[in-house]
Amino acid sequence: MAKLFRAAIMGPPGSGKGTISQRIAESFGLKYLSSGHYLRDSIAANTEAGMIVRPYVDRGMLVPDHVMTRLMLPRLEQLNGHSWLLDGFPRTVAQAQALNSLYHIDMVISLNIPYATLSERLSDRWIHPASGRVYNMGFNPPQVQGKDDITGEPLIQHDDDKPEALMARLRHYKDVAKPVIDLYKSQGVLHSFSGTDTDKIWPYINSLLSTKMQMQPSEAHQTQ
Ligand code: G5P
Repeated sequence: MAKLFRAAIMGPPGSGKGTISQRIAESFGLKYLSSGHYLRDSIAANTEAGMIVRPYVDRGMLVPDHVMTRLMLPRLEQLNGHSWLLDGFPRTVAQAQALNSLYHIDMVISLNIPYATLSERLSDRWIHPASGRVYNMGFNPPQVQGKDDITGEPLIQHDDDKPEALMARLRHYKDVAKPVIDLYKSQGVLHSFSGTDTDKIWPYINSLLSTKMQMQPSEAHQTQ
């Protein structure tokens, strides 16, 4: 049987994980699982999981590891037999160890984006609170200013995208991510990309994945 390809993408808030993940999923036919989307969908649908995680997500705090692994690992089980890309999970060493105990990870992409760029992007970020849809007034603006494209409802800005809170979130990201990055580096699967512009970073990631997935020709060009 052809080998499956399993990857994860890491980066601070606003680094473009979601944007790049969507491009990877579309270009390479990987199943895509975003922890942030999953949590926001659960919150919007008022599920039991949503009610548990809401206080953390609303404050921009990490959901505790035991909750996160209990939510994410069963979702991955549903993707058995598929190649996949994880966005936003694992975020801590405990999560990485839980994942490693079940799966071999072939590649981890780490995005290094300067603080000033993150700050600028996130202060320009507007959200449709009910669905979690994200807009950026410069990069992907809504069709009508201040309104969600699908429902027409008003968009809001999160308190934790404001500069003081953002600085604290980024510092926290660095502390928590460093040992995860070191772990994947020691396993020889880490690839880091630096820059200020997603469109400039993307061709390098695209080319790396094209090479790696040719070496593991499983579902590389299968569409979802
Ligand atoms: P998330 O959803 O993982 P964050 O905060 O890490 O949340 P976020 O904010 O969703 O990540 P991103 O995915 O890295 O950012 O970036 P993005 O959405 O693609 O891009 C950010 C903005 O910049 C967008 O508006 C985009 O259009 C724009 N943009 C992208 N590229 C460019 C560019 O080149 N130029 C310009 N001008 N703009 C650009 O997690 C949310 C919460 O869930 C919990 C936590 O509470 C977390 O805060 N959570 C977890 N908790 C514990 N463990 C986990 N594993 C968890 N996962 C999630």
